[in-house]
Amino acid sequence: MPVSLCGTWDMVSNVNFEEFMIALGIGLYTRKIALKLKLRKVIEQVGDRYVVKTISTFRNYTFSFRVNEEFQEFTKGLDDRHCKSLVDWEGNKLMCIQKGEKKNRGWRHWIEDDKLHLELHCEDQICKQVFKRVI
Ligand code: VL7
Repeated sequence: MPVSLCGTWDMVSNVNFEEFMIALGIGLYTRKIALKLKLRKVIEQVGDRYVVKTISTFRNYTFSFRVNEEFQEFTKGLDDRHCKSLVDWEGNKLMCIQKGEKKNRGWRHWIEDDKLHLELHCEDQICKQVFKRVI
């Protein structure tokens, strides 16, 4: 059983976020606002259902899934696209494939050195975010 990702986490670093947003087709004005945000991640698990909230002063994004069960995702307030998404464990990493208009889209979450790591990828761009636990 992999280590739990559950909890409240605050962003401490965000590498290549702008290029990742460009790959998603996010406009300049929104990118400039988004780049300044310190994102908070709240991950909860109820039974076999996860709820992941990404919270900021600008926009919030919440979605929910069961591991290894494909679902329709609408990335409302992000790039506003529909994806067929599938989340599964890959060793100690929780990984998601987001099938849709954008090639090679998805993310991976894992714990390393008591930090929550997130790698977001789209086309040829990888954004790397690290979060520390909020007590
Ligand atoms: C979500 C989204 C940027 C548009 C608003 C600024 C960001 C945040 O999806 C994400 O994480 C996964 C795994 O935890 C859960 O889906 C990351 C942040 C990056 C791309 C798009 C900029 C608009 C607001 C809610």
